[in-house]
Amino acid sequence: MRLDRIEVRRLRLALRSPFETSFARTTTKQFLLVSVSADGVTGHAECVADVDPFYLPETNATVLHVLRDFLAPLAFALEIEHPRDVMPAFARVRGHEMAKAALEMAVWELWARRAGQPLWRVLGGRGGFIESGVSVGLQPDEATLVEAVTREVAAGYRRVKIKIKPGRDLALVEALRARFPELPLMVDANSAYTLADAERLQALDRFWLMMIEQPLGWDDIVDHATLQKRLATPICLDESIHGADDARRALELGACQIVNIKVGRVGGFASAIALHDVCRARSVPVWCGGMLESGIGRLANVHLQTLPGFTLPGDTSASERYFEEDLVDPPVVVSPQGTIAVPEQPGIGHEVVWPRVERASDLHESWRRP
Ligand code: OSB
Ligand code: MG
Repeated sequence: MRLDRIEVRRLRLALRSPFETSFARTTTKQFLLVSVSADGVTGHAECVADVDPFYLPETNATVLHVLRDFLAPLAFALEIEHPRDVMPAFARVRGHEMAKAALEMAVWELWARRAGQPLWRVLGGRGGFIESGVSVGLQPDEATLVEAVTREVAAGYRRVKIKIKPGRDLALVEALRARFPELPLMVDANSAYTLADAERLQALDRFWLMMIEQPLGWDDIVDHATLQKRLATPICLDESIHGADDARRALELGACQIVNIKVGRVGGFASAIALHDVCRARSVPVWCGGMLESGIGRLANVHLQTLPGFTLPGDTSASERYFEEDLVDPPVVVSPQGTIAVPEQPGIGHEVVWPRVERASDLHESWRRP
């Protein structure tokens, strides 16, 4: 198979409520949508980059540049026998995992549609349902947080993650634990601490959290290993893991006990599967992270986490938590039992509503195979 056309659209979708982390406050989701066509079939994937480089270094602008000038030419030149061929073809381009992932994931989606199969089947997963967890942004005070979490627990979510940062950590967790002593609960710091905060992080041990996600530097594994020796709570890495080799090194060092897998952060599905396999071989649990995706990226995450090593609920929750109107029909819904049904239709498995996509787009580029 050879790609005939690659298209990129830039979209803006208002969030129903702002999402605050230690690094940013997001009110509008802005992202690129990549579409690839071959033999009259088109596949789609959402890029997880944002307008700013505050989570990781890539931005929508760097992704567009790297796609247009480097990755699209490599992809057009490739005779694709399987979507696994795409990642190695990009090897000369260093980094830029989000850009690589968007193009590679679109090829997998095209591949699944062409075969008339749901994405999970070509990825090696299973049908049925997945367990849904929720990521609650930083809240102004403890009472508001308890109220927000109460809503999510009532909606059925099986695990709650809250964002923390220095000075907005212990009191929030303490208030939640007082109200929900047995809730599967975890925290995500998005690299807001340093080793100098080790004692403050140790104080979290008494709240019996499932894990603490990325407390230290976005590119660190060495200090995380030092910290993990001082904590009873397992560390989970997000930002500092960009592929299977990073996970192997982090686990060898003892930098974490759990890994968050985001397809966009690791360069695509092939890399996500390899990372999953490295962890599974060592009985290290993984779960699927989220990037406030529209339904297109959200559904890709649903399919990925049907692989057997995803033994913990992830950050994939319902469309209605984020958007008034999602780009897919039906939207992604969570049952009162906290589960999401895995689609059986080809590709991501829900219809993309193109008039909504066009309304949200302010840029469209289309490149043809030379
Ligand atoms: O660290 O997991 C993160 C959102 C944007 C950037 C980074 C992260 C997040 C989330 C939200 O935690 C997960 C979601 O609900 O999609
Ligand atoms: Mg995270």
